[in-house]
Amino acid sequence: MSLQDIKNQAKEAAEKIGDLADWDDAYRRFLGKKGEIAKVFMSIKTMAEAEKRALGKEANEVKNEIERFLAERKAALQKEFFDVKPQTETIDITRPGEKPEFGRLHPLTLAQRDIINIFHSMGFGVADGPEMETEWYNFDALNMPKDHPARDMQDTFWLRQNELKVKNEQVPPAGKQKLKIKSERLLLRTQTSAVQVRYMETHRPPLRIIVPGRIFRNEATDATHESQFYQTEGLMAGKNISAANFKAILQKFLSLFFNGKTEIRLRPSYFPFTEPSFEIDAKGADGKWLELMGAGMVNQKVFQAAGYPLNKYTGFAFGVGVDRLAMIKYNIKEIRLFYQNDLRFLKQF
Ligand code: FA5
Repeated sequence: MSLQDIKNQAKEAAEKIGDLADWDDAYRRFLGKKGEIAKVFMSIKTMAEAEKRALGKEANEVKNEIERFLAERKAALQKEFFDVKPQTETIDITRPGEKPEFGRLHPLTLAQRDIINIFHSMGFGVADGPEMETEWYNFDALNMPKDHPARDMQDTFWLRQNELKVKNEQVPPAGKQKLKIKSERLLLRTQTSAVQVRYMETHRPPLRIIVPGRIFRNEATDATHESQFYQTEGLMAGKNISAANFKAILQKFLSLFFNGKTEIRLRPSYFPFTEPSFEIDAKGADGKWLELMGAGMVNQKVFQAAGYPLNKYTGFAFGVGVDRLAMIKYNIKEIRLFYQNDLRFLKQF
């Protein structure tokens, strides 16, 4: 292609440029490293000196001209974009906007956050533990040895891989106290109480914690029972912590959580890891009582399992069903709704 042809084509192309992306394309086509002008310069290299000089001069002139077309076109495009368009284009500010879709917090998250905030305000920290737990922390350390009938209260999902190890462990090594043998058989924790001894092994009283978490039970579901659900454990230990302290904290928590609107009752109960033990129910909007939590004064055997000296400390513990709290607060009759992810349900919170 002759230099004149290149110039004409470039001129035509510059006139057709519609936006800045087109402009870049045109620049590349004519002035880029592999563009038309570059090709001319490449071909000049092998020419005789006189020819080289004449053609080189012309090529430079054409190049400058193309640069000028393109610069002019760019200036025009920018003017249109920044000056003309804003003056001629109108924005209809009365047009309804597009509403962004907001996500929502799950009712169990809302309940869990309320619980944490209320206990924070009473000086409780938050601790954590694994969902896959050893038999030791979930049962043995809580005064529930293997043959203990209370284990039947919490049907367990056992994890298979460590069965062999357990067989080897059944005879306690000579000279070791029975309580100190930590079974390595694994399970999905059946209660957040499993974190009690875990936490106390590395912390000394005075202590005040809650432990929010998911737990698992191998049981049939119904309107108030799930096979995986949420609990929040509470544990306060120190010198002279009494049942009166428990009652005060419990009342404060429940009245803040339910805004003072819900009737509560306390029944005597049994847990191997507390003595005495209680269960606490709340009355739903339908007038029916629903069990909210188990609780009691920490059994000294649990303190012992954590390595604390006998009778030095006292404390209370509780394990509250987060699903149950949410059911009462939001008047939900069916626990399984929490886990079905039906937007018609979730959008109500
Ligand atoms: C326990 O799990 C004890 N660890 C509680 C405890 C902690 C007692 C500390 C003493 C000291 P229980 O199995 O009753 O106890 O469960 C406690 C609460 O979890 C119940 O009151 C109930 O609110 C909730 N819960 C129990 N089973 C289910 C289930 N299948 N579905 C939903 N919530 C449940």
